[in-house]
Amino acid sequence: MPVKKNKPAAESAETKKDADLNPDKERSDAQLMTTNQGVKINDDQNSLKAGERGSTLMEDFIFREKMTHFDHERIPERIVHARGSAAHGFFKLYESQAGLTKARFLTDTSVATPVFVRFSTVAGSRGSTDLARDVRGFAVKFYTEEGNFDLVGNNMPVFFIQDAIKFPDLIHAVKPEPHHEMPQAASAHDTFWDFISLMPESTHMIMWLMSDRAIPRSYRMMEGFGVHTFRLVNDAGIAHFVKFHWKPLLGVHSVAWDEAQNISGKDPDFHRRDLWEAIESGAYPEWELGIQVVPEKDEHKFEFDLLDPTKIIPEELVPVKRIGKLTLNRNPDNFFAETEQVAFHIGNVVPGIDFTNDPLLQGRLFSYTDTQLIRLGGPNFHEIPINRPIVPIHNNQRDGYMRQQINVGKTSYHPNSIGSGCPFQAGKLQGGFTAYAERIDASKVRARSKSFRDHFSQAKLFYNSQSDPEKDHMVDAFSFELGKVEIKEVRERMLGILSLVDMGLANRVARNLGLNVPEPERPINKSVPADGNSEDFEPLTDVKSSVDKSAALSMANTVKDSIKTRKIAFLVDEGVNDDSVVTMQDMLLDQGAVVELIGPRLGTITGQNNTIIPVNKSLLTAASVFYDAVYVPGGANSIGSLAKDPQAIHFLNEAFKHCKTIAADSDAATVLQQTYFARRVPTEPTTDNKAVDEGLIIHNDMAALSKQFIAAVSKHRFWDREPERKVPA
Ligand code: HDE
Repeated sequence: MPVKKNKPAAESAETKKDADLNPDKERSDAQLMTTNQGVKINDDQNSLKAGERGSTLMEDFIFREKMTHFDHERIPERIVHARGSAAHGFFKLYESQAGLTKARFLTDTSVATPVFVRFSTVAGSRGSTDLARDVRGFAVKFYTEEGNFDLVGNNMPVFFIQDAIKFPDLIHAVKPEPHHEMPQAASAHDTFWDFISLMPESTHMIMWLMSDRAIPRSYRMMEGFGVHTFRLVNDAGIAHFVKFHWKPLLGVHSVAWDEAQNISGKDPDFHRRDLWEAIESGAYPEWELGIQVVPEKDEHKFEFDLLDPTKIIPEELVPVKRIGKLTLNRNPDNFFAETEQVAFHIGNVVPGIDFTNDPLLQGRLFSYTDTQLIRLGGPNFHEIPINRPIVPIHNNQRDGYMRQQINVGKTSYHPNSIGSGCPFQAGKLQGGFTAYAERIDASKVRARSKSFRDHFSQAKLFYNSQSDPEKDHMVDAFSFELGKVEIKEVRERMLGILSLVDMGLANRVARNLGLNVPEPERPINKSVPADGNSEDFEPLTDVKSSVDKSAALSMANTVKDSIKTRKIAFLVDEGVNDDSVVTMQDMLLDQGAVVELIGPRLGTITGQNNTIIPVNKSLLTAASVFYDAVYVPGGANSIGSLAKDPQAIHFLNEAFKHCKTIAADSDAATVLQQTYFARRVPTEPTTDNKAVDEGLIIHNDMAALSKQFIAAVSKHRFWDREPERKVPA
C-alpha cells in the first residue's frame, strides 16, 4: 500500500515582479565554472604554488578572487528584526475604495499587485530562535503600478513608546546586556524590565508581549497591524484616518510557553521551516487586508488620541472592513539576495496614502533610509533587484557606491533646456504625489500632548478581554520574565505598574515572585481629549468613545473551523492496523492537514495485513512539539511495543501537557493507559463533544473517530486541561 503524499504544489501565475527579477537570476546547470571576470576555471581544488610543496603564489588571481569575495560576504545584520523569513505573493482587492483613496492598487480590482513579505522577531540576532517571546514584524512591500508602498507592521497593534526619540533606549534595554552580551533573543533580563518599569507608556504593549501573541504557532497564523494611524486621500483631496490590519484566514493561534522553549532547542527554524514548507506544498498562506476608517471630523471623539501609537481603536467602536486578500505563493530563490537585502521603509507611500503626526511614525520616516545606508552600504540600495519598483525610475540622482543604472545624456539637473526639461515633473493628473495639505498652526516645542497621558485604560481593556486561560498564561509570563530579573527593586516597581492594570494580576505575579505589591506612588492620569480641552471633555454621543471589553482582543474568539495545514503525528510500530492508518490519513489529508508517520526507526514497517508502510520520522528526531495532534492507530503488535517504549509515552505526555488533541483506536487506549493522564483516558468510545476531555478521543469506528478528531484538532488547544498540564513530561 503506498502511503499518500500530501497535496502537490499548485502552479502560480507569474507576477510583474517575478518577470522583473528573472533576468537577474543565475543558474549554473550544465555550465562551466568561471571567475568573476568570465575566465573559465580549470582547477578549483589547488592553489598555484612554487612547486608541489611550495608556497602559494601572489599571481594566483583565481585563489585571490575567491578568497577576497568570501572575506567580504557578510553585511551588518539589521539592528532590530535581524531574524526573519520572507515570501513572494500577490494582493487582490475585493472592491474599489475610490471613495477613500486614489491609490490605484486600492481602486482597481482587476490588478493583482505583487508583494514581498518579510516576517521577523525583533530582539534576537540573525541566527537566533524563531520561538523567542517577542513581537513579530510583518512587513509588506507592494510593488504597485504607481511605485512601491511598504506597510511595515507588527503582529501587535500598539508599541512600547510614544515618541521615536525613545527607540534607541528601548532597543538598548531589550538587546543582550552590553557587558556580557546575554541573554540572546530574550526580554527576561534586568535592563529590559528596568526600562519598562520606568516607562508607564509601555504598559499596554507589555500586556500584549506577555500574552500568547508573542509565541505564535506560525507566521501564517498571526494578525498584522500597521500600528500608526495613517491617512487615505481620495481624488477630491478628502482625507480619512485609517488603521491597517491583516487578518489570517487560518485564525490567530499560539503555542504554549513550555512548548516554545522546547522548540527553540529542537528546531530554532520552526517558523521559517513552517512558512517554507506550507508554500512548497501549495498550502498558500492568506490574510485579508482590513481597514478601520475614521472621518477627519471625528478625530477628537475618542477617549484616546488617534496619534498615540500605544492605543488601538477597539473594533467595537470602528469595525474592521475587509477590502482585499494577500496570498503568499512563492519562496525566495536566494535568502541573501531577497530576504536579507530587502529594504522596507515606512516612508515608501504612493499617491492616495499619507502620514499623520504620530510622533513614532514621524521618527520612523527618518530611521529606515538611514539604516539601509549602513546595512546595504550606500545610496543605491533601491537598485537591488528585490527593492526596485516594477515601474521605471527617472530622476537626477546620480552615482554613489555600486550604481547599476547607466544614465544616458548630458543633464542631471532640473530645470534644464539641454535635455528638453526631462525628466518632467508629474502633474496631478499624471499621478504626481502631492502631500496632504494638513493645516499646521503651532509653536515649536519639545513636549508631549496631554492627550497621550492615559497609559492604563487600554492595558486594562486588553487584560479584561482575555479568556481565563489567556490570563493564566499572562500571569505565568510575567512571573517567568520578572523571575529572571535579579534586581528586587525592578521587580517591585513592575508589580506597582501591574497593580494599576489589575490588582488580581499583580497579586498573582507577586505571589510567584515572593513579593508584596507596593502601594501606588501617584494617582493614575485620566484620559484627556485629543483637542486638549481636558476640563470640559464630553465624549460625543454619535461616536462611542471607549469600551470595557473587546472580543477581537482574545484569541479564544479566533477562527477555529479548519485543520488546514495542521501537522498530525501517527505513532506506529510493526504490526500496526494498516486499515486505520490509511483511512485516517485519507480523512485528514482531505481536510488539508499534513500527516507524518513516526516509527521506532526510519525505513518501513509492515502492517498487520502485511502492507509495507514508509515511516517519515523516527522517535529519535521527531518530537511532539512539532505537531498539533497525535493519533495512535491500533494493531496488537504495534500498541504492545509503543506501550513499552518510553519515548512514545513521553511523546504522548508532552502532547497532553501542551493541551493538544490525542486520538486512538479503541484497542490503542492501552498505550494511553501508560501515560500520566491515564485516568482521563475514556474507557468507552467517545461521543461528539461529550468526552471528559474534548481533546482525548477513542473509538472503534473510524468514521466516528476521524469526525471527532477533525473537530477537536480544529479547536487548536484544550487549555481547560491546564491545571493538569504540569505533568512531568
Ligand atoms: Fe521598525 N525599524 N522602528 N518598527 N521595523 C526597523 O529598519 C524603527 C517600529 C518594523 O523585515 C529598522 O530596515 C524606529 C514600529 C519591522 O526588514 C530600523 C522605530 C513598527 C521591521 C527601524 C520603529 C516597526 C523594522 C531596522 C520607532 C510596527 C523589519 C532594519 C520610532 C509598526 C523590516 C530596517 C524588515 C525594522 C526603526 C518602531 C516595524 C532601525 C526608529 C512601531 C517589521 O530602521
